[in-house]
Amino acid sequence: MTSPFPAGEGVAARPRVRIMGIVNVTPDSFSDGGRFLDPAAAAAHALGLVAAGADILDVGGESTRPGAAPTGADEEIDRVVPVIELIRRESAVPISVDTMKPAVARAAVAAGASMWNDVAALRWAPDSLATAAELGCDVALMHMQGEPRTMQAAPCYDDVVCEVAAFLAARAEAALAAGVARENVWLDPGFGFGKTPAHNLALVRGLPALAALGFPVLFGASRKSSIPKIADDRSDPDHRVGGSIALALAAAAGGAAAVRVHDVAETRQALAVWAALDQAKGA
Ligand code: HH2
Repeated sequence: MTSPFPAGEGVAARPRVRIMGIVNVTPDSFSDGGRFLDPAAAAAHALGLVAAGADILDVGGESTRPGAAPTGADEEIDRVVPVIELIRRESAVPISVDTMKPAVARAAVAAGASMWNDVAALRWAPDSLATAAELGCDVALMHMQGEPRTMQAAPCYDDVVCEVAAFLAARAEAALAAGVARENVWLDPGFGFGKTPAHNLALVRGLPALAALGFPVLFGASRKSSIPKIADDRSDPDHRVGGSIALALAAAAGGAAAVRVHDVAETRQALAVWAALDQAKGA
């Protein structure tokens, strides 16, 4: 299966940082929960993100926000598959499915998705690794300490960058050993998943060490609750675009290959200006 993120394109020496637009088809996502439960509304939102510059859409049917209750596989499939089918009718944009469940990934790929974005890094089910290999799609392996219900209770690391890097290297090895193709593997440090704001900041600064593992890095900090804590404000998720963009640019500078964001138009503009500045450096 071809990658949604062909390398080697873009200004200057760096490949262009790809933008993954978030499409949450959930009642309870921390930022846009309940807004796009209707498949037509979700698909219209998704196509709007493509028009705004998204290179890939990440469609999710289960919230993984801290404290979120789990969703059953059938319900998740009922949420994401109609949306993927509607998007597919209108656009050839690459689609990723944000799920921990092999059955959901399987249904999403059958409906037209070409990437499995797994916040559990293929650890949720005994057949996750084998399913990823069999589907032959791209796979994003994300770090999370604990599980969504409890992960923010007491995040604890001796050296967060080393520990996340070691975890991701081990999960990449497990995926390869199960038969996932090397060129299909993506890694994600899991900003906000079992981490304090200080851990998150350390990981942003440590992105070059993660990129050095040799796989493209996906990074998602968009509108997350660390932003008002770091900025010392009380902004709600809809008013965190400034902090989200600051983190997306820092991730780009640290070698991220793609950023997962809600605010696609604003992020695209910021990344384009940042890339032009990068190019002007050598002029
Ligand atoms: N963050 C969220 C969900 N999926 N996947 C990857 N690879 N990286 C992330 O950082 C990431 C992710 C959480 O954000 P969101 O989907 O907006 O919220 P919710 O989980 O409440 O639906």
